[in-house]
Amino acid sequence: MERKDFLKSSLIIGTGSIIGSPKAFSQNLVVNDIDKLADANGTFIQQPLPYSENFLEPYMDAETLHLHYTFHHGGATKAANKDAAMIKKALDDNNLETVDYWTKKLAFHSSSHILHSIFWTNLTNKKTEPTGELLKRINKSFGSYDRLKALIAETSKNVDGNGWGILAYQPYTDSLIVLQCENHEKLTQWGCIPLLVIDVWEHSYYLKYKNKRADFVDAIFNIINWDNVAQRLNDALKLTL
Ligand code: MN3
Repeated sequence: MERKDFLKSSLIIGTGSIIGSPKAFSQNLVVNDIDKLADANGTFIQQPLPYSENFLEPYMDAETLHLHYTFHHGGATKAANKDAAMIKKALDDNNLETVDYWTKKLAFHSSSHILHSIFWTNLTNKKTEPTGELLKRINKSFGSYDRLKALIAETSKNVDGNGWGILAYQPYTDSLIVLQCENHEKLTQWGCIPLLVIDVWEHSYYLKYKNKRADFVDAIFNIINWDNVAQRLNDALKLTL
């Protein structure tokens, strides 16, 4: 091989590996299809975890993760299918007496399914920090990464009852926003695209952190996968018209 050709192919390999690294971070979205929440028939499906149950130790213990993924998220996914089936049955029977009940149930369970699916991919076992477009937009919307951390930590700690702290992209205003979500379906903004969600339901931390939600919220910053958040932002921006 000529030196020129060798350099050219080295450059291509080099470029390939640079392009390849962000793809590795988006693996959970693309390869594992964890954001595919329903099959071709519209049946809700729970994707496998993108890592082993002890992957997030010591910040999130394997036993809590097992119970959380299997019974809380898994249970919500199964329940969402039942809710949808009951709505379909009511429509088939032309008897809509029960649809109010099942629609509320479906909103609750499908929201749980969506947020948990995002939550698992939002976490990793190494400390990362926002960079690039994500950091630029954090700075624009909140002033700095530290100010965003302070805001999402404080608002997550003070979610009434069960719920989530959420960093989202709001396409209507082309900005990043922080939300407090009670349970799964309240206090949302229609049309927003969640980028980072923090599960502050007790089952997310009770075995290790007992009643200390604040300690859990502080600790979770050690395992947030900001590369995944950045990938989500990139994907969300592509959806913007
Ligand atoms: Mn949960």
